[in-house]
Amino acid sequence: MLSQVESHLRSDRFPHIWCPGCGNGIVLAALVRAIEELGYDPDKTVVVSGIGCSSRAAGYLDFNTLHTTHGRALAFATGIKLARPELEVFVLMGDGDATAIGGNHFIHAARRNIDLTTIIFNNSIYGMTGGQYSPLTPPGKRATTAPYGNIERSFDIAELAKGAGATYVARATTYHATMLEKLIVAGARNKGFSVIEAITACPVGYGRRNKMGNGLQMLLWQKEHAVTVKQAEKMSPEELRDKIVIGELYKGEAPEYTAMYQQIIERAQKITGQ
Ligand SMILES: Cc1ncc(C[n+]2csc(CCOP(=O)(O)OP(=O)(O)O)c2C)c(N)n1
Ligand code: SF4
Ligand SMILES: [Mg+2]
Repeated sequence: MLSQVESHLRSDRFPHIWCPGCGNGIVLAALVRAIEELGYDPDKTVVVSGIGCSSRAAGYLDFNTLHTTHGRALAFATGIKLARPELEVFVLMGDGDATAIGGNHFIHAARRNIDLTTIIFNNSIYGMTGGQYSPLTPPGKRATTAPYGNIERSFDIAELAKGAGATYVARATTYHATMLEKLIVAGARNKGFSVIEAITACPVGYGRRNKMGNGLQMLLWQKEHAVTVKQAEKMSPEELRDKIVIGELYKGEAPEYTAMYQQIIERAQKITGQ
């Protein structure tokens, strides 16, 4: 008998492309469990992704899926949500996809507060193309394009999302897979733009170069460096310097874009009589 997760996978697409120890499968499984918990009809559930190792997840999932172009997943997802607002739309992006080439789409989707649930697979690197640094690679870390250490400061994706207008912002690691699942559920229930950052391991493109060990050791690194929102409240900025704060980081209220768009359509129809 197929497990809950397996029943939503396209088994004919296997074996998957992910390296041993890669965290992407943990995020994919958390998403499937979240969709099950939400009770969404698979035929009314859409998963859109960009390009990258993480974005291959969409192809393995047996929902309505779109594997689009690098950095443009949110543009495709926006079109789907505007045309069919009744559909539940999830957007999967890598850290490079969401914050480098797709950075503009990201801030404007947040500004519009469009009802999409975005999961960012943050492995701190461009995994698929061989380990170039991304806007989420921490300063000092090594990449193929920063062999002596990255001199750029990294974005705080959660702060960026909140500042740009997202109404649900959360973070978990793949070590905290159950928390990740719960945050995806809560993000999907938010009627607006939701961002869930999933800290995930790329032992091949990032871990090896930064001497972080194999996938298991990278999971343990996540465990050791994560602190909950509650714990973080009692810590100084100095104590939080190398920590990952996990949990619900922000919940806000703002008008949702597709609902406002529908009102404009109705107003225009009244005025023009069409
Ligand atoms: C327009 C365009 N530019 C560049 C690329 C090459 N490219 C493919 S994936 C990728 C980066 C992937 O990094 P990330 O988004 O973090 O995903 P990951 O592979 O780490 O999951 C790049 C630069 C592309 N496919 N299309
Ligand atoms: S290169 Fe990194 S992100 Fe890509 S599949 Fe391998 S471990 Fe995962
Ligand atoms: Mg990446």
